[in-house]
Amino acid sequence: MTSGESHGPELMAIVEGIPAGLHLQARDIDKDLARRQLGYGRGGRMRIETDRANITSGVRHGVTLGSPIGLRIVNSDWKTWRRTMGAAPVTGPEEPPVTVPRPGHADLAGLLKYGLDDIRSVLERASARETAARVAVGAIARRLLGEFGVQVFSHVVQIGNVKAGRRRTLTVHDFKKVDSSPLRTLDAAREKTMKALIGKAGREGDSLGGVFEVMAFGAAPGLGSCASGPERLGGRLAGAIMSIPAIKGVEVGGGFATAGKRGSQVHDEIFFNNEGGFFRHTNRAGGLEGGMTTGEPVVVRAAMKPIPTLTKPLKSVDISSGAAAPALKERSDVCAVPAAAVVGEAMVAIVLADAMLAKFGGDNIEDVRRSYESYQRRLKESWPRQSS
Ligand code: EPS
Repeated sequence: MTSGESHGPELMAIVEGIPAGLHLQARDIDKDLARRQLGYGRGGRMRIETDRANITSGVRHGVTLGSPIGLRIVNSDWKTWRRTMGAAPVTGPEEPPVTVPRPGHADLAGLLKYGLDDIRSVLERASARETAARVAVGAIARRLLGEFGVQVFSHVVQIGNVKAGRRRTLTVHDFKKVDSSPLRTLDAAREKTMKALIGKAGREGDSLGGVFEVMAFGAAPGLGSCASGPERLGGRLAGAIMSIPAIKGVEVGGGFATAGKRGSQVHDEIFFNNEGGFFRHTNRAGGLEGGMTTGEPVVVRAAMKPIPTLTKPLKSVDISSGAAAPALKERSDVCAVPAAAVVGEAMVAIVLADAMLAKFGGDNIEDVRRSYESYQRRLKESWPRQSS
């Protein structure tokens, strides 16, 4: 669970279910918080904030206790918003309300749902600022996954209508330098065109979306389950990715393109040898079959719509008069796809950590390790199976 408004004093998160005995320090989290702040196309706010995690509970001397982990991330911008966003009733002149909703933002639907008369009371929580808290939680999940050799990466594969070139199958090594690219893309040549596109959209008062891909390497086969809908990992990953603000589509592996192909072109043929067990030469399934991991990398792509705050605003209506009015204009990012990709990593890490604990869970990380290792032994020793 997270809480916090964009211009309130801080974001908070409480993480339940992490076993005792996991090494965890604020610096493990701060690394990812800093990565989320990167990316060409961000607005002025990212120059104000330097996100850092303050661990307030559940960890002692750098080791988890098995109790809920509390996290706080201070909003540096709060100092200029104390009056507008304070919890206490205002004294003196009323704060002027925001009355013109932005098409595409939570403004209007939230206003109707909560019965409010100031759009600020909706937009502050709907702001993508909240994703900083998710990245902090994701970093804890990543720490847990790291104990079992699972690594989660991301890269930007499209900005606006400019697509990164298709590459051979990616490995962990391909992601070593991705954070030093201003758009977190692996296609240095197309990056120039992408940057130019963002620059142009910004100058014209517009915004841009794009597509990012998250890859998780090293997950054991059998995470998730085919036994019931809610346990299927595809649904849980898609739900987690779709819960990131501005995400409008999710694909696993070949995704939508598989619908137009024949089965023989889509499914990953199965091979076996005594050293490595079962394996595939392809991974069109994106590491999931039947709602479970196959042991191949998990590959999830997400489509992010363009940010709804435009400096050349769209048509809207003033809720106080019902008259036509240009939508709210606020300081904003032009494009935040590189940051959203880091949030995507966090969501995938959270879902995979959850699935790991569902399968191998225990109160101490060593209980989890024993269960994981015994499963790995079973996988190794059980096949090929002789029929009796
Ligand atoms: C956002 C608007 C901008 C973004 C913000 C999301 O903030 P501000 O209104 O303060 O300029 O920078 O994202 C973040 C603060 C962040 O940490 O990612 C919005 O309206 O959703």
